[in-house]
Amino acid sequence: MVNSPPRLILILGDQLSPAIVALREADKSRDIVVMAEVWDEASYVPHHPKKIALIFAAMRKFAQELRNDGWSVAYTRLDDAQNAQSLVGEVIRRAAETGAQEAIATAPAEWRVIAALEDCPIPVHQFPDDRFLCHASEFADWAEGRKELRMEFFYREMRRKTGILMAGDHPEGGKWNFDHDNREPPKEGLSNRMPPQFEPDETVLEVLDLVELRFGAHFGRLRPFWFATTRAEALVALEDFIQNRLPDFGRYQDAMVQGEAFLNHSILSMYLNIGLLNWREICEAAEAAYRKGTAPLNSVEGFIRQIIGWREYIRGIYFLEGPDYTSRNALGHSRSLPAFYWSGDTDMACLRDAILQTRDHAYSHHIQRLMVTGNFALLAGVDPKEVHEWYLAVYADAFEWVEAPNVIGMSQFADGGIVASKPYVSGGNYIHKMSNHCGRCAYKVKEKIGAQACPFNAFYWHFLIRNKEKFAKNPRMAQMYRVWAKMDADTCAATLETAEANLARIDQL
Ligand code: FAD
Ligand code: DLZ
Repeated sequence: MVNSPPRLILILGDQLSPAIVALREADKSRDIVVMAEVWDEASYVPHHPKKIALIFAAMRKFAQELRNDGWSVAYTRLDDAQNAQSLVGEVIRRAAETGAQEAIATAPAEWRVIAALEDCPIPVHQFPDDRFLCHASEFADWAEGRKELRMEFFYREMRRKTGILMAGDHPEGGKWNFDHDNREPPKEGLSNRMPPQFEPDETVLEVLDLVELRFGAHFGRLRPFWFATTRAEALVALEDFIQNRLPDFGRYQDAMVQGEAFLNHSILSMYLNIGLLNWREICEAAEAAYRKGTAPLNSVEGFIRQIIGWREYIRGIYFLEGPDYTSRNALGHSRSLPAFYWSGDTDMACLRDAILQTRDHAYSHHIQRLMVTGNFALLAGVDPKEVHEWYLAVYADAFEWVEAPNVIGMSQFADGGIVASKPYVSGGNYIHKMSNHCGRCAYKVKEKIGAQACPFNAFYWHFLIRNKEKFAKNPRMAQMYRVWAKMDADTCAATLETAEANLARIDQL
């Protein structure tokens, strides 16, 4: 009997799930799992050192778990002498080494990597990644023929499809969405319930040394490093969230408190996105807390909506819109990203806090990303591509499929309104209402004119006026144009002058 050559089973750094399709398609007794830490993936943007450390450490431990489970694993470390330093290069090298003539992969979550594998001289069969609730083709069918896409309707379909938080054919509690009861400003003394911190073991310590040496110059603090790097640890993080932070998730999901990075958020996106957790177990754990009476419906529904609603919707948009999505620039913005995004060196307290948290934790929560760093970049007219590259680099959970629709679409309106029905912009008042930053800021949130005024205020009007043609007819924005029309001419002129002056010294704000 002639032995068939082995096939290579490619597992990428965000595919660390034991039940992933490439492994299901493989033959443990014959095939070889290929995993590789490669320079190309670690440097296509200047990833935060914590993000690289998370991925490398989790890859190394996943490879060991596969070996323990009887798989043959060819694992390449970044510093291995033979490392071809690209995913395709490693497939070619391992094929030559083992005699493999084909490879199996779970389709990557990024157009760039999909294209690279398609062009690989060793045929790579890409199987659709079924770790998501909604397949790209199902999303395309749902989107087909709709005049506009709205997450809320998609989300209801996902609730029906899964039966999560359903009472027969009806939504649990009689409503699909309980946001009316959510989004309170922070109460006095609201502070972090820290997520669990995992002591680095030998594998993690080795990776930290490597990352420090090779990526130490990237923006972001590597140490202290306490992320989960195995599925078992990520399950501990999930349980901790469900018990300690989920009950008030809804109330405080939009709140911002100076120096408090985590509040009631789950800090699970990075584990979910690299495959240590899956959407189903997270949503089931949240639903079980509601059914047991340990978390209220407004929090549980709001949380589950983020995962089977927003997360799936965002992924659907990424694959629906195609590889050119990250180049969209519907508002024609071209300003460079202010230098303080890479240092936190600004007198604006809200921006400083969000950027320094990002530096320290490779994390900031949704409202900081949307209404602080994103809002500022949009109001100031920063080139969306630069904004996209910043977000893709600095967050531990950032992978293009999820980052780009959030940044290009939701935050920068650069897709012209596919993700968001209107730009997410606000002056300082929103930040003042939802945070305690403004009382500690060098700028005055109640003023919109002059050098001491909160820069968000004049920027907000400058944005509306320079985009009047595009937005004045949007029914959700028309009211603000009416407010502007009622302001006296001198105030209007001084507001726009303030914005222009601030734009001229944007790096010094
Ligand atoms: P929680 O607040 O606890 O929310 C629970 C979960 O819901 C998250 O873990 C995440 O999986 C999911 N979720 C919530 N909102 C979204 C959303 N809009 N899109 C997709 N999933 C969502 N999320 C990423 O995973 N990667 C990114 O690169 C990313 N970039 C973003 C950039 C901008 C400008 C904005 C506005 C949002 C971005 N998000 C991104 C979405 C969201 O901010 C993060 O998922 C969330 O902050 C992660 O923290 P958490 O796990 O504590 O989330
Ligand atoms: C993000 C990332 C990094 C930093 N490094 C690697 C790596 O060395 N090897 C690898 O297989 N994957 C890595 N990744 C994740 C890939 O870039 C990811 O698969 C694509 O972004 C697709 O989502």
